[in-house]
Amino acid sequence: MPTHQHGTQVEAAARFDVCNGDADGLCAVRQWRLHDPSAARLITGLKRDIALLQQVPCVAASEVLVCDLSVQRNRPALDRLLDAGARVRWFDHHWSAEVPVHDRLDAHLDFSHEVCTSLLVDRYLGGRFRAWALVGAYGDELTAVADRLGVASGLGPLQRALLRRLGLAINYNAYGEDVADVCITPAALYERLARHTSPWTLLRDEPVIHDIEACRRRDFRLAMGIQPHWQSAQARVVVLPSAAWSRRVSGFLANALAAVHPEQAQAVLTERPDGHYRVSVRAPRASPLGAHRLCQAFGGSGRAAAAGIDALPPDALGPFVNALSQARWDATG
Ligand SMILES: [Mn+2]
Repeated sequence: MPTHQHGTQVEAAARFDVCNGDADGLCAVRQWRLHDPSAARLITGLKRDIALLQQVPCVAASEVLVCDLSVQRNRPALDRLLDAGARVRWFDHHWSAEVPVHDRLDAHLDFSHEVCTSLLVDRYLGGRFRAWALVGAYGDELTAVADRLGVASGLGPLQRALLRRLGLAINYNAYGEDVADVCITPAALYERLARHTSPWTLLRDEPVIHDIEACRRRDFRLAMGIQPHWQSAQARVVVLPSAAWSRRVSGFLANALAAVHPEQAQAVLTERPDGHYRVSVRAPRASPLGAHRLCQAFGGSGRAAAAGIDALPPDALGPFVNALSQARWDATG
């Protein structure tokens, strides 16, 4: 309730919702705010904005909900908020080495590959807003898990396909270097989501979802029009120009090429404004190991099946292609 103090309006109980701007993050918060419709200020961003908690002002915050953000990457901000007296509720599935224990921290973390944040909130709320949870799970590519849960909730193939479509569209909208690159800011997209108690009316009534899909189709067409920079039977390198559409589509393109060419590794490079390249690597689906090792050799990181490099210098492009051409994808370690 707002109170007055020395003539200034001070929020007595300022609530903040902080989440990843992808489908999993937004649908986790959506479920929570259907369960507890208290007014809260939303702080979100693009998929690459993973240190969002520092944007919460310590002096103002009394209750903070955090969804789909790594504890590890937000630890200093978390400690500051707890020290300042805030209560923090945290749902997440990103691996974290250490989880703090504090009587004002209510953490629901599960690092298993079969969950995402929307499913953790769904579990906590006893499946009350299941359709939203499935949108988040499909967005995080947990297709098999979401299908099983959808079937168990009595959803037919058509309904599951609609929720998947929604999840993938919301997710696509979170990719870009900054908010100027995306169709609609994730914060504005959340406002559209929040007009609806279920995803069914959202799909029916909000043209923004169709706008995002049209944008993805255009981006994909542009990307497919670019000849590979280099390719062999084992690997392909595509270099995209420095453009908003490239920054949106690079990950989607890498996944699409990997699905169509299961024997071939994919490297999608996007030229950055500073002349370096942002790199997405997908191991061949037929032997999905080793992407992280290749990327680590060039200062990158990631998982065995999918990894990346933030900034590959232009003079490292040749050595990178060379390393890719010689990479062994079936080896472990
Ligand atoms: Mn997630």
